[in-house]
Amino acid sequence: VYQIYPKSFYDTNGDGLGDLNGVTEKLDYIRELGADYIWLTPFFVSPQKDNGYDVEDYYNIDPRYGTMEDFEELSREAQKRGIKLMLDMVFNHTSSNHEWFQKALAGDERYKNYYIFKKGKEDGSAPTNWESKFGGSAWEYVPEMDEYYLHLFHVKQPDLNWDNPKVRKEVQKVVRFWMSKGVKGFRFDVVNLISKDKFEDDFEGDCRRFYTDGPNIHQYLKELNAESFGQDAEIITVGEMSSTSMENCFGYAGEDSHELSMVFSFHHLKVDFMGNEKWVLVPTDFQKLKDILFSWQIGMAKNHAWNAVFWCNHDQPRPVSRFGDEGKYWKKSAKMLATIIHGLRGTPYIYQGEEIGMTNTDFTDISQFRDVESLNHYEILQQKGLSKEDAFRIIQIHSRDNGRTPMQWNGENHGGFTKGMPWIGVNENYSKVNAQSQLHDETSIFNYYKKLVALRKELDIIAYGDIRPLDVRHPSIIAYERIYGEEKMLVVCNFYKTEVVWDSGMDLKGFETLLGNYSEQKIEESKISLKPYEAMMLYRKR
Ligand code: TEU
Ligand code: CA
Repeated sequence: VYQIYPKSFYDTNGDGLGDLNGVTEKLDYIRELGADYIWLTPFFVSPQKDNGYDVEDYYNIDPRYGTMEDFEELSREAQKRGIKLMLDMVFNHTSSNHEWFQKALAGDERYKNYYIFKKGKEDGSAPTNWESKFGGSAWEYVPEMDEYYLHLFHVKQPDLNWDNPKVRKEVQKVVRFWMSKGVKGFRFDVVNLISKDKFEDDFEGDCRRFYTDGPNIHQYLKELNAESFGQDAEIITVGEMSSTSMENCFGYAGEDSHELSMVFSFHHLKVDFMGNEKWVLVPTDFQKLKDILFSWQIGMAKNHAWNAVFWCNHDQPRPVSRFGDEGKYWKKSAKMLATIIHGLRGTPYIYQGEEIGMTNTDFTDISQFRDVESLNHYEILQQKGLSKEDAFRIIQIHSRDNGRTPMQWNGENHGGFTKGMPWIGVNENYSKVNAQSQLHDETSIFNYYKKLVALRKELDIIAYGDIRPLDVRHPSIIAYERIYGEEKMLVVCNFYKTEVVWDSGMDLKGFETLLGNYSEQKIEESKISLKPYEAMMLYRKR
């Protein structure tokens, strides 16, 4: 699956915002890469407080992105190229501009029950101490009602009340509407947060346990499945699971559980956090990364459940900057990271620009950032006593805007993204990092991704094989084996720039190289010598 953040993909009318026609124009590029699906992040009518994750009208397209005709054309053109579309459904919350919420505020009881309104505590303070993921209290006071409403995200993103059957019916209707437009895939935003448990203060944890993987979540997903996408066997679905547990994912993405096709979980990306705390600077814990990645690989396989596998999306920094090397080993490390993901058991997701090794932003001032989460936390960090410089450094490293700067198409002005002024700055490195220069270069990152995608389609072992991690305690190597009947595939990667000789402990005779980021692989008996960020996929028929 290739993920597109339309706002930053390609602008066709010079207003500085990417649009649906921009996606249509670039379909051949995506076909060249080999993706089967395009996941489009939300383009529905929205005040854009959270770049479209605040939906005002689920049935219409925001004029900034285009029209329904544009969407239909995109859909037709994609189909011609064998590409299916996956839409992003944001059902944990709506925009506060949504008609339902406006009616609720106007005192309509029916619509008030669509949301989560509660009385404050005796002293008038918020109903619970829950915090919004974007900073501050998760409750907003409405003086006219003398009540608070819940917003786990932005204050303009009130949470829907899924315990109300009318809400569940509305949501099913939305999915069926897009199915009727021929849509064959859905991604469900933070969908494991829809079933809230107890509305209580949390003095032990960070409140997540009261609304994450809640008591009715599996029932609600089964119902949504039965009433909408489950009626079309061709449709694939993925749920974005915030701070979930693996046990719950056995259900969400279980072969026979009739919930979703697969899940995004994020534990393997919290390896440069302090626990759940993102707004700190700590080095990547490589051991933890491997432990989490592999425990999910094995646990999900054992329980017949399916993972989405990925390094990045529109909420994450760029992987080559985060886990690789932007400098001397830019190409090598980007390919190494790709190798790890694309050999795994699960459906790989490529986020726009990842396939050409796009890097984090080069912003030097807070005014260049756009994301509400970054801007809020920049203030919060200073309120906690950090200097402007220290707060800024943390934002630079962790900001979601790192993944949101425009796609770098070529060496022209603004990287060829727009003829106007881009809504967010293009990384100045576009003259070096751009798609055009990579398309016809056999050694490019793009062509390496293309080969990875092709291999997965060619060799069943990649899609269906079992997985066995190797030498998990090794300080710099990440390696695993895939097994499928008599066949074997070996993925071996040096996660660092120091050369290392790795003893696989097995006889490597008969293995051929499927792909590698160096022209030759040095393999002797059981040992492999790996150069900086070297990665390889080896294969033996029997
Ligand atoms: O993100 C869910 C989420 O909790 C995090 O990824 C969040 O963006 C943040 O990084 C926590 O530090 C989804 C969408 O992908 C995101 O873009 C939306 O802002 C969010 O839901 C609300 O709809
Ligand atoms: Ca535009």
